Amino acid sequence: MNAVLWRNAHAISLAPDSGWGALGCAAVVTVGDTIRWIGAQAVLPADLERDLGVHLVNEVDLGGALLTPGLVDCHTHLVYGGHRAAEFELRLEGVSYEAIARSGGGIRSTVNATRTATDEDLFERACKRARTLMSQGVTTIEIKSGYGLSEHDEARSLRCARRVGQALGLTVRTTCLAAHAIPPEFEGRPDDYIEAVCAWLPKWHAEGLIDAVDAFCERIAFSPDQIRRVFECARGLGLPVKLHAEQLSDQGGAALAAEFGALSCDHLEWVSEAAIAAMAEAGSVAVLLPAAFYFLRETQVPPVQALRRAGVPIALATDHNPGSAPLLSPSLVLNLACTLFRLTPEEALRGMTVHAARALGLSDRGVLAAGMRADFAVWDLDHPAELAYWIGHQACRKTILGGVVQ
Ligand code: DI6
Ligand code: FE
Repeated sequence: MNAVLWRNAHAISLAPDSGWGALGCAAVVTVGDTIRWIGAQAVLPADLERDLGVHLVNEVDLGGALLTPGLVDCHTHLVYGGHRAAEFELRLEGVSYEAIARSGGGIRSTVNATRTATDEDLFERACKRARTLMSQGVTTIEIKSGYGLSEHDEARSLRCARRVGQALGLTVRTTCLAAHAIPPEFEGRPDDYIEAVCAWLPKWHAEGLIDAVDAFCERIAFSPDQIRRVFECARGLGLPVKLHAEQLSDQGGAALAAEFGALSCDHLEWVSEAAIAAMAEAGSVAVLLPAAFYFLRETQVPPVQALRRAGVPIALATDHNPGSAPLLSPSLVLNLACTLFRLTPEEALRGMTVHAARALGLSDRGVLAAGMRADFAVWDLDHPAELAYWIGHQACRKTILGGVVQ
């Protein structure tokens, strides 16, 4: 088996219960896309080839650089047309996000721009965004649909997301967010739209387009009763669910999602103690999205202390989308999570690695350990807390996907 030896790393393993899991002068042996061995260089088996049963074909000296698990961006809306800069201007004049949505702007305006974009245009733009994330250490991303809102355009968005993963070689998990907003054809008929989504889901699933099902539970979107029908349909297909819950108000979405054993509940600014207990019981991850909080100038901070007390794992993501989080900077998200939500830098990094992987149902990544995927980020930094400290620093030297330097 052909192996690569990565030497002279300041590895941040994030092994459970070990703080950063820092290994000052570490070595990693990878075979194909998997970590075979990791530990202090001093205890590297003397006869590596014989002891590990591998054939060494390459050696990379990392020169003491910081080595972390590849970042996992577990909540993005990367596939869409157009932009919403005019809406940003309106909001700065005092018009609220909800008021813009109610007057037919917001998500709906991106739906128009997405429907009129060509497949190639959608693909090129999504690829460019994904490449930008990769250049900053991201090795796994989730991509949601949700700006098509028709049978044709949702399928097109999901196919586009799959194609991004194939083209760039990074792991893309697709999430169907057809229940994101009520499309114009269904104006005033949200229940009919939910029924249509439930009829489309099996077709998309049969085409292998969906890894999870999401919905937007909010006054300006769908009620828990409507989302329950979508979740029942997902359950019938054997698909896991996740939910945009309690972003702008407490609608009881997180408790509903927990009832369905959701992989994650996302946003959660307004989540109740009872719902947190239900999430803990169900093993759902709390995905916090500080960039959306910041960009919408929200003031209700998610209850981080209560999540910690309940033992709910906290993940972080960019939430990249044109309306509430037009950013492509994972390190800024780490910084915002610390400055705005008071996470520690270590919690923030775990939030974009191991806990984010769990929010996608992936248990083979997010920590550096034998048997895990060889997805790494190499940083020109001395201390891991710097990951959440610098702003706009471009500290990522290389991204390694499945053992291959990008
Ligand atoms: N919450 C979000 O943060 C995105 N979707 C959602 O349900 C934003 C969607 C948008 O404004 O385009
Ligand atoms: Fe979102």
